[in-house]
Amino acid sequence: MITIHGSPVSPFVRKTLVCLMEKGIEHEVNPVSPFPPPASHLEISPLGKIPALTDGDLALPDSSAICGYIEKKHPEAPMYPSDPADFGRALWYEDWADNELPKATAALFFNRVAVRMMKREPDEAVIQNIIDKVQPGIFDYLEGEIGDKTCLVGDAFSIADISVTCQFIQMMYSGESLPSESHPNITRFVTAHMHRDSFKTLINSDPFMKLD
Ligand SMILES: N[C@@H](CCC(=O)N[C@@H](CS)C(=O)NCC(=O)O)C(=O)O
Repeated sequence: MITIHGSPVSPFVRKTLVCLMEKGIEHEVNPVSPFPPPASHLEISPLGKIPALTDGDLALPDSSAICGYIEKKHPEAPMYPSDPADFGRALWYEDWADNELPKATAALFFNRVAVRMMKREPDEAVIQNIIDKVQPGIFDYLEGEIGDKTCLVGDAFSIADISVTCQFIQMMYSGESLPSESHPNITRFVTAHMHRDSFKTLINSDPFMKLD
């Protein structure tokens, strides 16, 4: 059976769980915290990060590697486009959502919520800088890419939509609302995807917000 090691509160763990749930694949979660990771976790995740996957003899770190593996092993209900250009675009959005978007979204969760778990007080200047200086450029790019679409690539829900939505959920877990005034396309896009059964089930299992 596939095991995902990591707390479901992590946006990267959420990404792998949504892939599994969308495909209807049986799995279990081993709720490991990376702060600090237990020694056993370093054996399956050399950087000590979450998520990691184990499946029989296979151990695999990194949400992108894990989602790619899941897709190859279980191609039904595809999460990656088959058209080469669309596939490339989906990988780009996944990479951007994992590495650039968190500076404007998950960074608020880290600086407001996670720091308290580490027994530190939030630094309001850092938080305000994210909102005033970091968010606008990143959100403006995404707003233009979404336009009037529901899915970022082609007409089908894909890893691109999963990756982006995971990061905005993390921002909302910090108490921040979606930018409905300044970025209505992002707001419509995230609201639609976070109400899918997969996302909704995960969100309602976490302690930060509830969806009907
Ligand atoms: N590129 C990795 C990023 C994973 C990641 O940064 N996870 C965070 C938790 S949200 C973590 O484990 N942080 C611990 C650390 O950086 O030491 C992925 O996609 O899985």
